[in-house]
Amino acid sequence: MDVARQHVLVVGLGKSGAAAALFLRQRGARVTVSDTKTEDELREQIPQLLDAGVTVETGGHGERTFRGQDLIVVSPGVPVETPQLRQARELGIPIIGEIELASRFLRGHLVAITGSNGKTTTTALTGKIIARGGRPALVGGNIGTPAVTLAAESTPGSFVVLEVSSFQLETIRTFHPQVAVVLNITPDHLDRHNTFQAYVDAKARIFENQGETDYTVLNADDPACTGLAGRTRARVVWFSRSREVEHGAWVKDGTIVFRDQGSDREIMPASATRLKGAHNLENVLAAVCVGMLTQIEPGCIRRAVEEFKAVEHRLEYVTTIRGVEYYNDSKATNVDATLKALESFAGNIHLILGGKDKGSDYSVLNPLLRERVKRVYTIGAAAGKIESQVSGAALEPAGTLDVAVRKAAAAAVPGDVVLLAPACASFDQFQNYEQRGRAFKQVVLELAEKAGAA
Ligand code: UMA
Repeated sequence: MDVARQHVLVVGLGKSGAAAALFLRQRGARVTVSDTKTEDELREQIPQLLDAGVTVETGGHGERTFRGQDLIVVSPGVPVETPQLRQARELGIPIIGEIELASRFLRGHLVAITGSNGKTTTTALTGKIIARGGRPALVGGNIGTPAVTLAAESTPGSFVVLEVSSFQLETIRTFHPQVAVVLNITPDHLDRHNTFQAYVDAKARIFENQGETDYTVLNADDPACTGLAGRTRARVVWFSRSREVEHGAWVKDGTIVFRDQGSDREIMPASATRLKGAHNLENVLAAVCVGMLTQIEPGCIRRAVEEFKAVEHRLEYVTTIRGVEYYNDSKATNVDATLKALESFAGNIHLILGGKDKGSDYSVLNPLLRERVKRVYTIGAAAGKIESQVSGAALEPAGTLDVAVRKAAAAAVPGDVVLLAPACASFDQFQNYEQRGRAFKQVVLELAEKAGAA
């Protein structure tokens, strides 16, 4: 793809947009970036772009900005059905996402991982497995490093492991991973996709350009995933923690094995991972499949899994104060992730729920709340909705995260767990889930210091 002298508009000036704009500029494109935020809100990003010769439009997307462009690159957070983008489409201007742009410049073998939950952990672990096997691994995408920033580093021998979201998959065209993984699909982002089916269809685009020599790795225990098997042209490789699979990774008498053409290769005991929870076993199984499909030695896969610790904000152990354990699962931004977090503990949980609602049904938490949760502390804009839908555990409106942690710490007794697994996005009170997770850990560590001093 040659973008030199092409007029390219980048919509959205977050991480992806800034990276895409600079990348395109370096390749000689005439780049404009447009964002709805004000100049003041974007004051940190703008100077670097202006220095690089990018034109910046702030405070909204002008209709005229979208005309006369040769290409439009949209950030994942920008809905594809805005009036300006609809008009550009009618004018025949190609519209792609940053992940599609990146894929046209990335060299080497491409592994793409999606799913409603677990994709960051699986992507990070897969990168470690490939690197342990002595191959050059590059990791990026939705995990936080925009994929375009990997292009310059990539070589024909690279293994590029990308976490991809449904938002990113909505704007692909030729994106073609040799290995595509769908970990699970449960309701999320319904405020953007409207229906569950539309969300599943967006995820299924991960394999739309795959052919017979490629692999699609699917979760045999997830009904939405099993429904996808007939939709891919690639060879299907399964993983399961509960049953035998014909081709793929499963757990045989406590040992993870990889079955190919009828023979099982032992990889490691299922207990070898330090990651907590059944959902993390699924993530390990998926990463084992990718390791085996990219010809990594089982011994290297095992060592990478053994060494791998929880990713920050994903069921991350923070500390223990007076016999009470604190866990940060700020990345639990949907109801299913919260269910998985709850399943990882036997009981006695003090659960912090709330944030920005995404059209979720919180009542599905009720059976586990009844079984394992002592008290729910609600925070943020979704608090009222959550309070009206949940039952089975004592409810305590807390308003903010800081108050919730302090209330939970005051109520918890030795043997209890305080868990931030909010089932909501963070954007009402925080910039992102990372900032929310760090805020949680800061309050917890302050409490730990006080407890130490007492
Ligand atoms: N904006 C507009 N017009 C709009 C909407 C947004 O101009 O109509 C602007 C905003 O004002 C803001 C910018 O777009 O300045 C934000 O763009 P963005 O939301 O695409 O965010 P980025 O900072 O580019 O981060 C994106 C991903 N964000 C989303 O998908 C929402 C990051 O995933 C990803 O790490 C990053 O690219 C690098 O690839 C985050 C995420 O929450 C972690 N992902 C969702 C998830 O995991 O559930 C999908």
